[in-house]
Order: sequence, then structure tokens, then C-alpha cells
Amino acid sequence: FPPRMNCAGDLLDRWVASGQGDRLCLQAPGGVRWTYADLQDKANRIAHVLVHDMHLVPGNRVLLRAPNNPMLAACWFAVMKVGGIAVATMPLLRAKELKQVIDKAEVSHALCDHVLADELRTAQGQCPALRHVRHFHDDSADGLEAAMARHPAWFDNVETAADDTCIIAFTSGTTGQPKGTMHFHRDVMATCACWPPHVLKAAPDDVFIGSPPLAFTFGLGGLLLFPMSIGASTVLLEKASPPVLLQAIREFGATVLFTAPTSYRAMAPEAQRLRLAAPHGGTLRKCVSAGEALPAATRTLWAEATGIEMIDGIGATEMLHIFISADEEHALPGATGTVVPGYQACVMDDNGQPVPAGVIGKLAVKGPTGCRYLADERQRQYVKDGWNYTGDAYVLDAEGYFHYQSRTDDMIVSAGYNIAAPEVEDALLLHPAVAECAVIGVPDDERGQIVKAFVVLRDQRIPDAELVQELQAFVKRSIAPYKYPRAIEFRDVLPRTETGKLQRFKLKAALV
Ligand code: 3SK
Repeated sequence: FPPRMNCAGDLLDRWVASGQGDRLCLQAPGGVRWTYADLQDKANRIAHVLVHDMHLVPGNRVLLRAPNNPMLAACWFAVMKVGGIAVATMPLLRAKELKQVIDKAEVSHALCDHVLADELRTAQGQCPALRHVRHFHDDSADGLEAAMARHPAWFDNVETAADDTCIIAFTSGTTGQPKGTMHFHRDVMATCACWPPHVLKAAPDDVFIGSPPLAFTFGLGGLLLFPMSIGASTVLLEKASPPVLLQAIREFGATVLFTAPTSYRAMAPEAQRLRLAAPHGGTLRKCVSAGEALPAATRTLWAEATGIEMIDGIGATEMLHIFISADEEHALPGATGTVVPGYQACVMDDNGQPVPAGVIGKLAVKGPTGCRYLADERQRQYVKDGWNYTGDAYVLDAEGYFHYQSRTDDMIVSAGYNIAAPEVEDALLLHPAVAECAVIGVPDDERGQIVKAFVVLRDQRIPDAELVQELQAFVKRSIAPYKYPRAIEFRDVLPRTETGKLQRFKLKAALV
């Protein structure tokens, strides 16, 4: 990349500059259809508001708060254009969590959808450094739209350096402690140059759709950066529960879907009935699963329902997007995939040495997009010799496929056996009565730890002792018997992050 670049120029302005501004860019329910020129118009006006009305200077951090909608996308590009740093936050964050982010990232400006204004107002009361806030989708005279109307639709982007930070992405991960990771303008373009052309292989006439929030870099890449890098269009849904997503795929003729395994499992029966997939006469042709490990049973369920082989991947907020994956032709059930061109990945022992093929170890990754923590102790603990330790335990096989085992802290040691919690979960999920499950280790006098499963049942089953025995016997029949859950508790829901990752730590914490 050239030493001076602004990713808004490469992803947005170039389509207008090359005479393709009338290409469809963003759609949303209610008939919203923005071309690339429309998005540029809005982003340019917001850029003026930021600079002239909100007194932003390059390097200022701008909190963005909205459900997935076109105005959020326009605000994101405006922040890029003015050389600011976008700090996009998950829509469900409460004032207390917003305050943590604002303090940690030293946020001075915010652009917020008025539907989510309340919690930000509460946080602002406790954060004196946050001085400039504007609300959008707000008809009042001091709303963002009114201010935009007073400014021109052209703007000269700030000539940022390729290695100027433009994103601080927060991840609560599965431990509950939010941590900020920093990404440069060149990282944004590098992430578009690695996984999408080599694995996703989407086309300019594809219509992207999905559930992850743009505040999660899985959603930012999948629903904004990747489609725009090839001049394709995307559908932004403020709420993307499985029924809403199914309906929207049909309504918009979506072709490329990004969501998490939980959502694929919930959608499978209806996706089949509605014949949404291209092999069954519908439009959907590519389905990306990430955000949590994809159980082989879910891959099979989706393939049977739609005829589509999923594209699985592991990414990280720290690395911006996916770095291990496999396209449809190279998918190996039970494996995440091979390393994405542009990245290096290794399975390491406790001394930072690669382990032989077939041996479990810690996944470490290196690449053009990471990893820089914002003022966090994790930089020393998790980034060593340029390798980012993701916190996942993996096995690399002789063919170069990476097989997920567990989070490094999800390994259960019971009577001397190492048991990966997700393996037991995968086994339970194959039982027809099990809708969702989470497995943890709980202290046990005799065995050190025992395997405990928290199970959400499908509607028709009664949670009784007989079912406990049936599930235990079922697991013993499918994996090594010592791995069976000696304790099973039935729950209505499981704790998950907003991005769908299981929060096993919450189940563990409830034990003490
Ligand atoms: O696998 C993930 O959790 C992830 C995180 C950030 C960006 C992209 C992905 C797939």
C-alpha cells in the first residue's frame, strides 16, 4: 500500500470517481436503497459536520452507536474521511459498559442513532471527555440530518498515513473484560485483499446479508468492507433474528450470508421449507459461518437443508477478520480450514515452539492486520515474536488443516484425561432433543473435575432423570466414554455474547 492512503477513498470514492456511482450499495427494510453515490453524499456531509460543527481533528476517537443501518455505514465512512478513529460499539451495551469503552479509548465525539440515545446520555454524564455528541434518525433542529443539510456533498478526504489508526475495535471475548484492538487504514484494505478473493470469491452482482453487528469486525468486514471492495451490495438489518433473516433473504434475493452456527441451526428447517438456496431454486449461494466453532453436525444439517456447503472460518477482532478458512470445495467437516493466503498460522507448545502434526497446542497467527492492543497487558502476554496467541487450542493435521479443540481455558482435566468442552457439546448436539448446550468442568473431589453440560431442549422433550441417562448414554456411544457429562442441568437459555459466542465463564462463575 502507498504510504499515504485513506480507506474511504479505496472502498467508497473510487466507485463514484470511476463513473460507477449509480451501482446499488446499501439496502434496508422499508424500501431504503442507496447507491455508492448516495452513500458518498451522506458520508461527505457528515464529514463536514464532524470537522466544522463538532470541531474534530484527525486522530480524535468517535464512538458510533447504532443497530446495523445505512446511516451507521455513512457515519463510519465519514470518520475515515476526516482521519478520525471509529470506535463502533455493540448496540446492546449499557451505560456502564459504554463508559468503560469511552474512558479506555479516550473518546471525545459520538454519533448515535436516537433509538439508542438513552444509555449513551447516561454514560456521557459520567464521561466529561465526551464533549461532542450528535444523534441521527432524529428530526430535531440539532439532529445530525439537519446539520448535514447545511453542508456540501463534496469533501476532500484527509490524507492519512497507511499506518494511521482508523479503528479501535473492542472485544469482550469470552472472558468478560473489554479490550481494545487498533487497526490502520492499510489493515482495512489488507483484510479485503486476503480472505475475500481467496476463499469467499464473491462477485460484483452478489447481495450480502447477515446478522453480525457492524460493531463486530466480523460484521464490518462481511457486511460492509468486503461487498464494497468489489462493488457489490449489502442488506443491513437492524434486527436479524433467524425468522427476520430468513424473510429478508427472500425479500432481497440475498446471495451471500454471514452468520454464526447458532443462527444456522435455528434457520435450517425453514430455509429448507422456503427453498432459499440456489441449489433449490432460491438465490442464496454462499454461507459463511464464524464467530464460534462450527460443529460438524451443524455443517451437515445446513447442507441437507439447503444443498450448500458452508464456508467456515476463524477470525479475531485482534486480526480484524478471518485468517483460517476453507472454501466450499476444500471444506473438511470438523476442521476450520487451512491458513488464508497472506497469513501464517502455527500450533505452539508452552515454550512457543511448533508442535508436530496431530498434537494439540496453542494457535498462533501472524499477518498483515494485527495485532495491537490498546494500552493492555495482553500485548505482552498474547503477542510474542510477532505471533498473536488467539486463546484457542488447535491440532494441525498433515494436510495443513486446523482442527479446533477448545478455548485454551475450556479444556477440562478429569481423572487425568484432557477433555475439550466443544467436543462433548458437538456430541450432545447430535441428539434430537438438544437445541443448544454448553459444557464446562466443575470441581470434583474424586476426579479433580467432572464434565457438566447445560442443555437447552427442543420444545417437545421433558427434562427428567430418564432424559439425563439417555443423553449420557448417547454421548458415550459417540465419543470416548470418559468424556460423557456426569452432570447435566437443563436451562431455558445459555449465556452468549452479543455476537453469539458462548460465555462458559458465566456458567463457571455461577458455581463459586
Ligand atoms: O471468528 C471470529 O470470532 C471473528 C472475530 C472477528 C472477526 C471475524 C471473525 C470471524
